[in-house]
Amino acid sequence: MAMLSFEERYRVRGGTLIGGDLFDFWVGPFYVGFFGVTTIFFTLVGTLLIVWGAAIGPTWNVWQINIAPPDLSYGLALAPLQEGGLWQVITVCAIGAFVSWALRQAEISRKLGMGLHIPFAYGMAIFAYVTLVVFRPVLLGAWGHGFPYGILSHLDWVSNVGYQFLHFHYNPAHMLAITLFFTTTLALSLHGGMILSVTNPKKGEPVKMSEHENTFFRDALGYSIGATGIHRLGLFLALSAGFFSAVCIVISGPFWTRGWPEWWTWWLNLPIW
Ligand code: 07D
Ligand code: 07D
Repeated sequence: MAMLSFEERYRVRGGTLIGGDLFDFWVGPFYVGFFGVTTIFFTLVGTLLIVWGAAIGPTWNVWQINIAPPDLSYGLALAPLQEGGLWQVITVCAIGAFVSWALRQAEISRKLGMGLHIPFAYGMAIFAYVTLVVFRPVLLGAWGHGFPYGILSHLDWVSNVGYQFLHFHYNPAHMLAITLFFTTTLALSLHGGMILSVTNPKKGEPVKMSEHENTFFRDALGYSIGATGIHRLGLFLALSAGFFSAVCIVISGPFWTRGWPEWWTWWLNLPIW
């Protein structure tokens, strides 16, 4: 079906979560919606504040721009703008923009009569971000535990926090998250390779379909998960990776304060030895 006639059928009213018909229209190819407006608002304010933070900072080098959270001594209080307050307002804008975007995805899905898998999946990324900049800092009692906004500075934060726990690779939830991330890429590469190999044959050869896909994996592994199954598996792996990432960082500090290698002494202390 040509895209234009498809759009005609599906560019219909309704499905909005808030605002009724008020923003229920398109600008060119983009659906607007109430949450489109709030996304633009938070993104603009947040980005302008980052530019302001850069302007009052020491560098315009894009790699080195850094907007740091307040000093730990401010605890969970509001800080003056130039001493971490900017980071606090930018965090509010970032959460506002990310959540607005997810709700916009939900409105578009409802409009099209689709499931809510996409906003749910994006919600996991938002959950990981909010864990880093809200849940963990609140549990530790200071906004200063959030990560700084800067391309290189946020890498320094990851490294510093990692070494605070001596050897972050020994964090069991970090292990699970990493394994799930790696498995996600394995699943996507197998799936992408499979689809291209059947739908993109040599010139003159017919396009193959699911019979070939299933037969390949039955021949190779004795089992084919099927066309819907591989997408379920992919979504499950990716969401679990994000979930265990959030777990691995929220337990570091609030629930485990020593080096992660030490956590494994429970293994040495098992009575069976
Ligand atoms: C490919 C989709 C497109 C998105 C892109 C990101 C910005 C930020 C900000 C100038 C896969 C656009 C970036 C809008 C500009 C300013 C102030 C997604 C794709 C291309 N990181 N991180 C990067 C973010 C955290 C870590 C790159 C964001 C945690 C490591 C980019 C967040 C931890 C490495 C970036 C965030 C962490 C990176 C490429 C938020 C643990 C790298 C990202 C909101 C999760 C890599 C120089 C990418 C790099 C990298 C953005 C959070 C670790 C700048 C927006 C605190 C170890 N991160 N990051 O492709 O090259 O994502 O860094 O939480 O090695 Mg990061
Ligand atoms: C938080 C991003 C959210 C993004 C959002 C969207 C825009 C719009 C616009 C493009 C979660 C933003 C959108 C801005 C862009 C346009 C137009 C994603 C987020 C909402 N680690 N580690 C992880 C590995 C080590 C450490 C996670 C590997 C060292 C710490 C993952 C290795 C030490 C933290 C992971 C490794 C260490 C992590 C990150 C290898 C350092 C975290 C993925 C091979 C010395 C972080 C929740 C993630 C975490 C995290 C992988 C090594 C420390 C599992 C593979 C040993 C302190 N590490 N790590 O969470 O769990 O994505 O964050 O060595 O905080 Mg690690």
